[in-house]
Amino acid sequence: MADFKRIVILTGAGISAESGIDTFRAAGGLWEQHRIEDVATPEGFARNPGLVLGFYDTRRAAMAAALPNPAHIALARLEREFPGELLLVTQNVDDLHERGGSARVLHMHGELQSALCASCEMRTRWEGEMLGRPACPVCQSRSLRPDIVWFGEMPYQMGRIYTALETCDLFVSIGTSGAVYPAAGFVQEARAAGAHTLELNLEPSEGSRLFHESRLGPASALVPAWVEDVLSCAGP
Ligand code: BJW
Repeated sequence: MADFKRIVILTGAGISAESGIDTFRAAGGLWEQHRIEDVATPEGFARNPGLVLGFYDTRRAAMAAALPNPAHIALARLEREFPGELLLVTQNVDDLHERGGSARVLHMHGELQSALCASCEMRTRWEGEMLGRPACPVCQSRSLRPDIVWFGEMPYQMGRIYTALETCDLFVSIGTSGAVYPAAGFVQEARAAGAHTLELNLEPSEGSRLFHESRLGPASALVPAWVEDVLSCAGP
């Protein structure tokens, strides 16, 4: 493991799988239980808001009952101890990175614990249910939606992410299938910038061949071992 100075990490549903949170594309995963067009598009929400609000209420409750696993905790250790620059980007909408101890997490697909008002566009921290169409605490309109990036919508903070990818020397993708863009294209951005690229996954992802290096196994084992490697090589 070389002495890297600027690391970008991308995480996906696989890092939370061992905490008991369903992934999307596994057999029996969320996309076998629900149609994407119904629950993860703005058009689906317009057609049947109750279905979508109920879907995210259920997931918010599941998240609250879950605990961070050793992979989340190891990335928090890396944030505390790595002397270089680190950007942790997650596609996950759960808060397990934060509860694992990470203080700076970029949620590019939004957060379950945030409500976005379609009327005043303000965001409010949200822990309860939305199915009853509660009023926005800011403007009182009943136009709240989950603060989630659905298909066809622009993921958050893309400028900041691409800037970090352009200057990183190591890009690590953890527990994501590489099926959803723009996140699936980050490995190519990082390679174009000359970074080393590493995948940590239970099995090879769709874009596995794009990585310089692939380590296969459960995140709860792979991530702490990789963090140990990085910290043992990191100079001041
Ligand atoms: C383990 C493990 C263990 C299991 N240990 N590993 C044609 C070509 C290219 C793009 C498009 C296209 N047609 C449409 C598009 C764009 C579209 C897209 O990508 N569609 C694809 C289906 C092709 N993308 C969008 O619309 C995005 N917006 C956009 O593109 O805007 C324009 C733009 C252009 C240019 C720049 C910037 C913007 C928005 C995408 C929104 C995605 N939203 C979702 C749902 C909302 C969040 C939620 O409800 O939670 O986000 S979809 C869903 O997939 C969710 C996830 O964040 C995302 C990725 O899934 P993830 O995390 O990879 O999970 P899985 O289940 O797929 O994989 C789990 C992995 O873990 C597996 O690999 C396992 O092996 C592994 N694993 N256990 C380690 N223990």
